[in-house]
Amino acid sequence: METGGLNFISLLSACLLITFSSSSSSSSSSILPTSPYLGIHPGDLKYYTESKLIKCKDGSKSFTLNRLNDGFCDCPDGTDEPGTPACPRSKFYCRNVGSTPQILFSSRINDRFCDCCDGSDEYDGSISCPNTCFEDGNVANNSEEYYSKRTYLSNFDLQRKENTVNLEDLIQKLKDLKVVVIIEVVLVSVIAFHLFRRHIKSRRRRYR
Ligand SMILES: [Ca+2]
Ligand SMILES: [Ca+2]
Repeated sequence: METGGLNFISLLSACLLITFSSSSSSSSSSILPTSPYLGIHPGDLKYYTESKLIKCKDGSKSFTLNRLNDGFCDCPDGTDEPGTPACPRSKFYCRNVGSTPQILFSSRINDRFCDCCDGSDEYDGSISCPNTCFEDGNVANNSEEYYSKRTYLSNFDLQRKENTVNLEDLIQKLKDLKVVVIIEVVLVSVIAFHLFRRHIKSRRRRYR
């Protein structure tokens, strides 16, 4: 009877253990990131590595490194799950080397849509996200080069127009100056002629 009771207790314990294990695994993310530091902003790495006990950023509690990106939400603000969708409030950082970094809501992680150009937000193997960051970066650089060339050409064109305007202005000024000089010469000639005539007349009167 005692042996039967012990067997029953052992069986019950085993059932409880299996139930607990299965419920635990169902709440965990099936595929975890290969690096515990996935999704962390490079400027935040020191925060996660300088101490064995890491504080949730909202100050509510602390967690150890093995709780970082383990698929269970320990911090209400998602500090411990930057690389999994376990905490609704966590944010995922895509490095996107060669292009522009991005920050995503955790719901975008493994949602079968390639959000980051480096494909880092889709790591559970459901879909394939090839890294297109360098192509995107080149497109961006080419655009910058194109716009800088356009700006240079526009500035060159503007400078040329300004020079043309300045030259036309100078020519007009010279023309105006020429007209003024001609008028002055004519006036001086008329006055000189008038004075000369008066001089001749006065001489004739003197000789009469
Ligand atoms: Ca965790
Ligand atoms: Ca995604």
